[in-house]
Amino acid sequence: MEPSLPLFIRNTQEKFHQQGYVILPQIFSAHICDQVFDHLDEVVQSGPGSRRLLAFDWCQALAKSLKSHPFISPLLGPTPIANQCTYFEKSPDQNWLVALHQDVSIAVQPNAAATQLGISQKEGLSFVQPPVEILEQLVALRIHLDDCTPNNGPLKVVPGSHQQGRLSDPMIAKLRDHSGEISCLVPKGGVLALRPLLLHASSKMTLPQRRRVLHFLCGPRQLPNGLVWHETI
Ligand SMILES: O=C(O)CCC(=O)C(=O)O
Repeated sequence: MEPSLPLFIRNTQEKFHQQGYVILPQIFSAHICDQVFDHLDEVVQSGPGSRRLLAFDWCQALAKSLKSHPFISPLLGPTPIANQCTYFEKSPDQNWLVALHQDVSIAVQPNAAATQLGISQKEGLSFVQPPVEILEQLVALRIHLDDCTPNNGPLKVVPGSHQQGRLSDPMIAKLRDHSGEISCLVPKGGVLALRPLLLHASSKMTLPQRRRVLHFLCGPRQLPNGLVWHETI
């Protein structure tokens, strides 16, 4: 860790390393979030999420702001890229939950190396499950476009669970019982950074609100073993 970094940044890096997540409030203004809503209105939505938002200039601009932010860039590797942005919306009309899991897929170009790993298609993207050494280098950055409260289905995480590699179902249950789940409450404009291997879940909302999130996946520019990112911003 670089000694010249201010104490806050070093503490943030340390917490991210130990716990696998960190909440950074006040990264984007309410005005920027409202501008994003205008853009999202133009994006045709089907179901709770859309995985292809990095195709839009406004989304690429957000990715660049994230990568260069002084609090966020120290959490990313030396040559970070954003590979994908997914929009998640919970609302009274789309009130959903997900069980505890790790994110183990990345969007890549469907070349020979990807075919060897086994490709699955979603929304026209090719996904593979890469080796754990790659997954350990990834960072998810979630921009919260609404205040995320205990009542609107916050992400729940099992602190430290990212350090155990890919987990079997019995290990997931054991780690949850041992470490418990923390609800990640993030104010509008804040960013939740997490390791995709961190166990995470989310419940249905209990009040009729909206919880809208842009979820960026970042990683190192170069992938090993012939794998090539679908997109690099
Ligand atoms: O946004 C949520 O509540 C769930 C997101 C999730 O499960 C994921 O990104 O894998």
